[in-house]
Amino acid sequence: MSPSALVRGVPDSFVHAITSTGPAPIDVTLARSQHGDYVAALTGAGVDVTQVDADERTPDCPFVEDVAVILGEAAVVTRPGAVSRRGEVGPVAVALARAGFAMRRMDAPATLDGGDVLTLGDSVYIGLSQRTNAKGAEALARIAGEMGYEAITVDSGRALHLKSGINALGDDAVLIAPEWCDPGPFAGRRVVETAPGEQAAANVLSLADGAVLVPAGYPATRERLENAGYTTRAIAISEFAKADGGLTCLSLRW
Ligand code: CIR
Repeated sequence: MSPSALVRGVPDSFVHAITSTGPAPIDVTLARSQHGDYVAALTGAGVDVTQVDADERTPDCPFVEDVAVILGEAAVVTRPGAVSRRGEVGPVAVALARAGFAMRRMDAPATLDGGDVLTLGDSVYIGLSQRTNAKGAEALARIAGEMGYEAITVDSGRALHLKSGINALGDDAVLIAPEWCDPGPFAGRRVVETAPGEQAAANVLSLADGAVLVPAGYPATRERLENAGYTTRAIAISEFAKADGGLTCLSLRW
């Protein structure tokens, strides 16, 4: 089976996406162009990409990673922590069901954003955060257990989501921003650290062809990855970063 991904278009309303970084106006035209480059990078790496249409009623809908978690043959539709994002789940669930996944869900009071879930081989790390509560973590851990994964609940750290500060480099290595994320739970794995001051570089995306997509603008971290033996490709995502989003947030992958 060829690697696949699901992405979602950028609505005009993306200018109203949730942001913690203050008044940095989003250029939607540039965001769409950056999104197109991102999709091209995926398809160029042999990924079969499905795009769900944008929905003007849900400004954050391009951040599709938060609304579902793929665990083998199952797709768990989340209950996002931000109320304004709950309407994003329906069309993504329809697309995942169409792709053949066994659909699972979680119910109130559970909340969970997929950005808080890091899968490394058969381990699923679930970060407790302002978006993911204990009930959400429990609900996902239960399903993960049924699917043969070991679930490990951790603290998401100082950024929005667990994966703001740590991401997979293949199945057994991670890139971690020590300023944002406690490396303790990941001891025993190969760890590359982001360069000082470049913590936002931690949201990298490992592709099936072995390359690692890195956000543009973090040359010292990119050099660290290259020195550690990874082939990297930089992608500009400035407009998504203004809304606290990164590379992994923009797709669901399987
Ligand atoms: C939010 O605050 O929910 C969006 N503006 C950003 C979501 C980023 N998603 C992610 O890190 N997985």
